[in-house]
Amino acid sequence: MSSTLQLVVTGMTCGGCENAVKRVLLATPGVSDVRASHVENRVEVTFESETVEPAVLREKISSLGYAVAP
Ligand SMILES: [Cu+2]
Repeated sequence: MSSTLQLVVTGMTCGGCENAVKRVLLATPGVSDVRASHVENRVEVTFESETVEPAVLREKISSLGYAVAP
């Protein structure tokens, strides 16, 4: 089933950061859409809940050096 995850992510400072987040998440199996805004400190991920867990998506973002709010 398709689910949406809304995350508060701090540390993104420009469009390049947004693109880095998008690239990594879109390369993750099960992820179909990503929106990222460094202005709003927000990342929204559309994903298949059978394929990938939210914890994995969070870890992908934090592995890039950005902080994901709990
Ligand atoms: Cu940046």
